[in-house]
Amino acid sequence: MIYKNFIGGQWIDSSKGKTFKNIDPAHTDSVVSEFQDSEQVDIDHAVEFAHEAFKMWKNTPAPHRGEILYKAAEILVRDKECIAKQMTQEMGKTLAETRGDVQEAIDMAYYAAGEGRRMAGEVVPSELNNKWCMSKKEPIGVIGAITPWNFPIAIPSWKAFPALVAGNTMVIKPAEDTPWSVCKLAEVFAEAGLPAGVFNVVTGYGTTAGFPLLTNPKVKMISFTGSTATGRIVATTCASHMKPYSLEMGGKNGIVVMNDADIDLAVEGVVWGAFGTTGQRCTACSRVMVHEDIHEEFMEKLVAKTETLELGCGLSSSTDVGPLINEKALNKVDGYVEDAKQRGLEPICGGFKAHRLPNKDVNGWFYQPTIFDNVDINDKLMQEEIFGPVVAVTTFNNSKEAIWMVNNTCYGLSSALYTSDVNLAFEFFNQAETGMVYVNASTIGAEIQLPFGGIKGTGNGHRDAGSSMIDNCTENKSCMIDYSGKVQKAQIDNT
Ligand code: UN1
Repeated sequence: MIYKNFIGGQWIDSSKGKTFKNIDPAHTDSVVSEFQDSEQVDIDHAVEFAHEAFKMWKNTPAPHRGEILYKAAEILVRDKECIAKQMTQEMGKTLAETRGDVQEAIDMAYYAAGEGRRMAGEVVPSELNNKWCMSKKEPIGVIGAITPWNFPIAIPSWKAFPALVAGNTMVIKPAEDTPWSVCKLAEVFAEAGLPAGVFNVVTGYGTTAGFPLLTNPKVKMISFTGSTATGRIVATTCASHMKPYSLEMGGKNGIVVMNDADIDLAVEGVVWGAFGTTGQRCTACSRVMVHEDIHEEFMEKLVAKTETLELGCGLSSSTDVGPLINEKALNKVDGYVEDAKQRGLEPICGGFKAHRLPNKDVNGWFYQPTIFDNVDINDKLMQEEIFGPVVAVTTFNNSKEAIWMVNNTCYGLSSALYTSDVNLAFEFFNQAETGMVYVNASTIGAEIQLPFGGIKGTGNGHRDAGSSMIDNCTENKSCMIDYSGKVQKAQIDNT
């Protein structure tokens, strides 16, 4: 099947007619679909439609915009299972995880649809009699979105639903590893009755299709989720075009396990956080700080649980951990582990890659869940984002040291604490330098009604999802109406 770009409500070929293949990461000899390998002219074409559609969409009453998005939510509910299955084929993660991914899109859709009847501005007192001071949220215009492959429909939805309910239009360039889910989202919007040109999809690679979104003057804002390296290009390019941008990038998220923690619960949290989605979440737990009193017991249980995890094709119900997204990702993970081995660090479990697995009909980018123990907090394994099923563990002897360790990273997305001490829980919430904090829960599993994002090297202060995304993609416009019928002057002495 060859998918086309979705521009101005039509499915159309890229200008050069070139396509690229999308591979199933669990069966690398199997092509899932083909997609348009687009370029600047395709992006510019989509932006023209989005720019035209903006004039109509921004004047469509917000409650009506919300109703269309509500219909899209209902269609996503109807098609959830089929989207999840197809997503597992394009991305590799397990069916339980892709169902969760679609569910996040559904949650976001219902949440944003309701915003169509809220989206409150403010009314504040005036200094003068018979004068009203108020502000309202206005859409920005065409929003360019560049979205990642690890949450192929959830993250595009975090960006699209709030932007659309607020009256913006959108051109989205999905990651080249998972374009199908975003093409499906376009189909869902079309069936829901979203007018042509409001949501446009152009597939392709970052340099050829993503970059022109940053420079097109009719694109008024960029929302990006992806690697820190690409985020830097987005930031510098947008800055030179005086274009607002929202960045959500890497993470190096730590879990702290205190000596009063429920150890079994903490083990579950680390396993799920580190190896769920094959460690390919920016919220993944990739570093663990364990109190030295419970280190031995914790490690025994962690290794035992990790060794039960079954690798395989995400569509198989017995699979716990699917493949990595592509060969480059596999080599990156393997490179970190081999480099650590050369530096004298031996993994206490895992530590190798596989293309074929015993008794399984797969041929993919698999990597065994891997744990390193007693890793120095400044080691690469503790500091650099590996984006795979590798976790580094270290010990501490007091909570102050543990919090220092959590914060000793250039990233600031998510952190977690396992403890039964409520005072420490609040202290951790206060002190952790991360956009999201969990207590007695893993670093992953953020809910869409809360802001999602991070500080330090993770983001630039913007947030996806929650009400923050509406703030992100709207202008706050003030209005002052003087109905006194006479000249009144503010900010001078009127007495
Ligand atoms: C990501 O890691 O890139 O909080 C997104 C979570 C998910 C989304 C993660 N709801 O882990």
